[in-house]
Amino acid sequence: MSENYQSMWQNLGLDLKAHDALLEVLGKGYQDIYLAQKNRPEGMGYFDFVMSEVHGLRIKELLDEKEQGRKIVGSYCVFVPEEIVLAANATLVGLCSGADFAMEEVEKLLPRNTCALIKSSFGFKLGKVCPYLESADMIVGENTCDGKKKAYETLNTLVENLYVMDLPQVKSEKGKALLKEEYDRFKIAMEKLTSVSITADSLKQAIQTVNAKRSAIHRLSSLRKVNPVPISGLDALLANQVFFYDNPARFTESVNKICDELEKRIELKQGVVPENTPRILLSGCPMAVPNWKLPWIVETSGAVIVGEESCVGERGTRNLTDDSGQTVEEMMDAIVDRYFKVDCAIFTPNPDRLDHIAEMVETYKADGVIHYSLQFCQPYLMESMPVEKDLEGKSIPTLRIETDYSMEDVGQLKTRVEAFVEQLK
Ligand code: BJ8
Repeated sequence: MSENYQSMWQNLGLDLKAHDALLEVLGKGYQDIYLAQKNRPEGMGYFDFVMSEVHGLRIKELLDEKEQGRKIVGSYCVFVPEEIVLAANATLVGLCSGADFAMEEVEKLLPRNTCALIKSSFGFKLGKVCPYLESADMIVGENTCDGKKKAYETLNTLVENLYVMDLPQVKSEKGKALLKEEYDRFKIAMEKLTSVSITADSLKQAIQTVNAKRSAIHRLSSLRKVNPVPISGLDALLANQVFFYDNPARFTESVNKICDELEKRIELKQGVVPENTPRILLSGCPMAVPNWKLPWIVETSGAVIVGEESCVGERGTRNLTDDSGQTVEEMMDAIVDRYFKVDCAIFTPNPDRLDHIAEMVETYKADGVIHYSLQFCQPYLMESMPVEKDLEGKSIPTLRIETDYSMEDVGQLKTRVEAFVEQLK
């Protein structure tokens, strides 16, 4: 890190010793997984810098924003609309939940058989190691899976600023009306938090900012259709992860810059791996920083990842919001339309997701799909079976993986992934 941030972390109430230990593990993991890759685009230097300053410079920026009166909102789910947050002159950050921390303490509050993502969000709070969580003026939870919605009841006793958003579970008119009602309620809560009234102008501008960010990611994704693919799945995943906490305008510019570079690589037929390397589509639970285990295994087993059907990936970013509305009401409707298409496995039934996976296989010319579920994640584990059946019916090879954040199963996973990649060859 370029500066010493100890006093900043101390003021945020972090446990400095535990936090140092976390940064050390994170730094080592990044070195071994990311920096060990060969032939990376130069533009990834920006993301390497972002990661090296993930608890440093970015937090300082957020604290500077706070000093100027801007509020920080933390979220755990892609259903929290960044457009509304930005329009109220606040900043949205994702609260990463991609590593085990303080598990003994966590298991005093949550059952052991809770998914790693939920446990991780508690571990970062109980272990006092997340400066994003501690900087947030509002933390937004959402009623999605049973695990999350019950866990927020307990999280509410650990933080003072939790706001829980209700979400539909069925894609019906009633479901859509609930989403609209909840986004209207969230808009009022944001206006109250920031003392800023959302106007047609501020909402339009916010929609355009978020659309630009998503469009940059769409551009990056479309460059991964090419064979040989110009960027690794690990690097593309990193861009999708940084999407959740970087400054939106700077993020958009940095992704577009990488895309310029990748277009040149494509012209020169310069792949990050040799032509005809087996191409994998990852599908399933979101992978928050620093959950890089499975992509790392895949890409060190002779395959390359060409797409992520995930909330840290295309499920989260695929649709833009119509910005043509002239009134706040019209644009709020457009926001509801956009988010209502997110095909999370909490919806029942959820046929759109199956269609989207098959569509992604075709678009990105994937040779096979690895379906990734976190252990104890009922929605995605349950859905992995119809997904596999559907893909098999279309003669698309599929491997179902169920894992957590520990490194204990790396050897076993690698054996299974290698066998799958052999089969694809
Ligand atoms: S929109 S995927 S970000 S809820 S892994 S906590 S589902 S038991 S994360 Fe998600 Fe929003 Fe849906 Fe996306 Fe529960 Fe499963 Fe754990 Fe999960």
